[in-house]
Amino acid sequence: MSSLEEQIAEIEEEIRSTQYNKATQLHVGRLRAKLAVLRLEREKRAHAKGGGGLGYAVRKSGHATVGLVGYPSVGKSTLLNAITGAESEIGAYDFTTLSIIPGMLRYQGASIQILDMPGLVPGAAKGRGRGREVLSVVRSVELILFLIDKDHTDFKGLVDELENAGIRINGRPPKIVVTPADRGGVTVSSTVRITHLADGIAAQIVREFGIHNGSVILREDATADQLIDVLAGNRVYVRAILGVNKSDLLTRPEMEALKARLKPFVPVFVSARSRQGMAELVNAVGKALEFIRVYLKPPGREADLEEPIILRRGDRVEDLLRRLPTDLGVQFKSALVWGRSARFPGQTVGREHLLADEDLITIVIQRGSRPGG
Ligand SMILES: Nc1nc2c(ncn2[C@@H]2O[C@H](COP(=O)(O)OP(=O)(O)O)[C@@H](O)[C@H]2O)c(=O)[nH]1
Ligand SMILES: [Mg+2]
Repeated sequence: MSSLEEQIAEIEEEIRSTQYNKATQLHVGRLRAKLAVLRLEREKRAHAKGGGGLGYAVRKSGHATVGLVGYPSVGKSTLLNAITGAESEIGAYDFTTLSIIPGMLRYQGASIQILDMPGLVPGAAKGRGRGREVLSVVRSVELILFLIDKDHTDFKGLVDELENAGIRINGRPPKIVVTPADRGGVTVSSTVRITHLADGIAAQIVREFGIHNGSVILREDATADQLIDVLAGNRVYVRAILGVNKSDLLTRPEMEALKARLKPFVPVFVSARSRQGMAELVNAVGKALEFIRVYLKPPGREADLEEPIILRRGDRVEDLLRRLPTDLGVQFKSALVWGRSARFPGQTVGREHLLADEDLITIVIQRGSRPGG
């Protein structure tokens, strides 16, 4: 029996060498599922050996955390120093950043933590170059800032490295529900027309994961990879933007050629050394994080418009409560909302209510409890 690593390599090779078409769809789908199962096993073993995490637990702070991801020597540390005033070690050789250095960036009242990490090398997902530790930190950030330069332009390789570690860039969880059962075989149903997972492919993939009974509901025309993501279960979906550093070394035509090749990403060209493009990059980071500002309105009084509470798009009343003194969260009864998220001014809502930028909010606490804060 060949080793786990060899089995993985064999399947990777077979997938690479198999032309993907209608006739091979089923076969390739099964191979991908097998590969995912083997990679999960590899993760499990690495975990059991204790290889990972230790010393890499980064205390997150600020309103959001951004991870700088790139090959060694593209200028990640120089960039961190240029935009935050952190002191990250800079060297003209690879692997200079052996630990993760945080810096803090201010953007329209929000504090953004930026993490400078060791450069990713090919094979990082397998644990090369402390890759596993770096990738585990990347999983926890709110935004990835990819950085490449003139000599390290293999952006796809970088993205693949994250993909192999279960990190999905600029995606969202697939609309697929898999429910294992005790008997009855595997049934697949869908609410839309299915093109990628038709002809029993979905059921085959589910079986590769050891599920022989249960239901699969496809609420979108999902691909084999998406179904595998749902079955593997340890995927994270992270937003990302891309910067091209050392653009002081690039000619106009070189920039245009790079731009064309990097589509659909729209890179921001910067030079961390000469500080060109810094404002534009900071803006791109701030925009991508989608901050919203809400204001507290004490009962019967005007809101304090000087002191916004900074949240992110998609945050709910419960996320706001986490930013307030704990007793307010404990005594919370309901909230009154004025603004874009309210159906009418002063609407009463619960913890689940989705907030919008510029909302005014009054927290109503339970009768008998004393107001906190
Ligand atoms: N020409 C040029 N060199 C840069 C720039 N940014 C960084 N460097 C140089 O690239 C080398 C590697 O930088 P470093 O920040 O240590 O890269 P890291 O390994 O990605 O953290 C150093 O010699 C830097 O001075 C830039 O914008 N232009
Ligand atoms: Mg560095």
